[in-house]
Amino acid sequence: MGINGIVDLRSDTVTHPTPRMREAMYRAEVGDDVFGEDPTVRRLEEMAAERMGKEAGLFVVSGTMGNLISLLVQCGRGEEVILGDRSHIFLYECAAPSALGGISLRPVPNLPDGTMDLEEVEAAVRPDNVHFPRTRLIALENTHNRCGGVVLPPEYFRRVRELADRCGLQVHLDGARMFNAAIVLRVDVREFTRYVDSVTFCLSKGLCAPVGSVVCGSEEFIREARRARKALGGGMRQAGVLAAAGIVALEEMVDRLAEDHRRAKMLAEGIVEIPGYTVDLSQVQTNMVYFDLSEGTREDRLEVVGRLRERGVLIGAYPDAGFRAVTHYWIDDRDVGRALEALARAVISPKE
Ligand code: TLP
Repeated sequence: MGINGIVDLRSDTVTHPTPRMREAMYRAEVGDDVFGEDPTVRRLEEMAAERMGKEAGLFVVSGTMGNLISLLVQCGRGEEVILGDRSHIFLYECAAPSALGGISLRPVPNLPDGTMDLEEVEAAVRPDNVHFPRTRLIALENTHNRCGGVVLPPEYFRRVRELADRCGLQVHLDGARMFNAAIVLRVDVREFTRYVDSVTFCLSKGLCAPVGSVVCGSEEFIREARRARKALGGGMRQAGVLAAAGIVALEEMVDRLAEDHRRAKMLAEGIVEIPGYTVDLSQVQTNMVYFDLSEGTREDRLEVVGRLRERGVLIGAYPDAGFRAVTHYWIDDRDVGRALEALARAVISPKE
């Protein structure tokens, strides 16, 4: 299948909308959403809140915006959020909470399973002292992208909630791919969200919508989040054309994520067989395969990426994390085969 003949494994963000989404977008009823008059956006927000077990939802442009708004609403200037040192918010969101909200980001090491040691989290909570910022929030991520797309269990969320309650903190979840986590564990997403005050999940990744994420929380939180979204320039007008794709994403695209997980395993198991690469199979739990060149391989990563590109296969390469290949709706079994063949040909032979 691929997208325009290309096997694009760089991310699940590259997914085009499905034919059903394009149809729904074409037919969407719209209105001015800043006036609260877009019926399709309202429907998506209600559906999302219901799925998350929260009072209300807010449709936002991106996962980055959803996380930023959640932090801005829950932390004031000079206040602090504790988060993983490999979290997306810490690594890849332009330090926006600090730059735009005066919020201090306090990283605690992520362990390979995506968790943070809760003793370290507790030690990072600031005592009441005139020198310190005030700790307000703990931010979690599930699935955990930079830890390999791994799944954190509800039990960990329960323990974080307990700690947060003891210390008077709130909890935010960057749930960009939280449906992937729920599918793997065969639990309802509410098994995670019941322990957090706010959650952002993305429609535009494995769920294939072209644009958008939804932030969910209490009515009061969402009222403030709506103001923050407006302040950031994220008040959209006839956004129903986008929300319509989001509704299809929630209705039709969640259960099939299991297929992406199966194909990621198939890809990883194939890579293990090719001399020249290493992959830790225990970290391949959802739709991501992080892997690398074995020691002694002649090629460097950029050469490999270039050779794959010549064969119509795209993957990501990171200076500190090797390669990443992500499966999604537009990748079928044949595409996985094509990627494996290209990978085998991209590495000539180990150094003598
Ligand atoms: N992640 C992207 C890149 O930014 C790395 C990707 O290709 O995986 N939280 C998590 C866990 C994410 O992985 C991402 C996107 C976001 C938030 C941000 O979502 P967007 O791109 O919608 O702002």
